[in-house]
Amino acid sequence: MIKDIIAAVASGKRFLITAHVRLDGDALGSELALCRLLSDLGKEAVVCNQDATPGHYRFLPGAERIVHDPVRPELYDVGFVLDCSELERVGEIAADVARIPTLINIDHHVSNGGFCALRLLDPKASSTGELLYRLMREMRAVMTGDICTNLYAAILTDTGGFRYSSTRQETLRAAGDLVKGGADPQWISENIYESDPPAKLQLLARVLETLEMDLDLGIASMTVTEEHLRQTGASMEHTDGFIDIPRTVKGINIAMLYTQTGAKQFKLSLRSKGRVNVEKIARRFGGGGHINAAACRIEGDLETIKSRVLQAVKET
Ligand SMILES: [Mn+2]
Repeated sequence: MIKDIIAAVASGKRFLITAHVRLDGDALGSELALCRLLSDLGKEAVVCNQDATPGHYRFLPGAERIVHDPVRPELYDVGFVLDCSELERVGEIAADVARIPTLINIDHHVSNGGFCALRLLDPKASSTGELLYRLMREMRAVMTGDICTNLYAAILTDTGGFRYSSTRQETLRAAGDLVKGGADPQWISENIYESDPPAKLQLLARVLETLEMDLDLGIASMTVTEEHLRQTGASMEHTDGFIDIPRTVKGINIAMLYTQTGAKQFKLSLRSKGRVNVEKIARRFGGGGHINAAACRIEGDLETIKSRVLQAVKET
């Protein structure tokens, strides 16, 4: 399969690269690394996303060239769909992306059923960034400093700073190689994790007041409401990383973050430690993800949702 992808890259001239809505470091770092590689190979390559790039990822090399225009499929030979288990995850542009003659999916979600013929899928990989590193090594590609910076950022963020169980020997070896190639761990971490606007910390202060812990069940949850965002002037992207806070407590094996997305609509993000599988819980509500990190959307009032989720946790 990897050979077929390399062949498609060699014969293609015009490439579109996209990833899922609600962009994260893995999606963006992977897109930008791949775009840079294709440009270095003399190809035309465009990164197109539905959503705007969150502020703390705008330092990534090439981020300023990302477009958010409608996709004209006739302009491309090959479309790369990164970090998505389903094509629909790219958002409103999905139908047009589907009309690009050759699609290639590179992804590490457990729930990926394989929506196109050409794909590089490995649920054991820490990140799509790690898979692209593998692909580029296989291609014997020259990985410039900009490529290394983007791939390092992708792996760093999807492993929660090399802490999740998805961090394997290969992951750290890839990260080590990327540092050798020019990625600066301190500079990248500072830009991603230590460049927040004051509103983010003010939002966190409110959200921490919603913390609920059940030490018997080993679960903890927090809630971000629209009201919190209004009060602090923060935006949705500033909730990034909040989910990692409840799991810092000893004995808490499942961390949950409810984020209000509408009057009676919530997104539930789940993180777990060790072998505790939260993908199963998310799947019961029509979501998906990985064993230690998953998400779903649930409608209803918050208290009802919470008791339904609690029931699901007890049953899985
Ligand atoms: Mn990912």
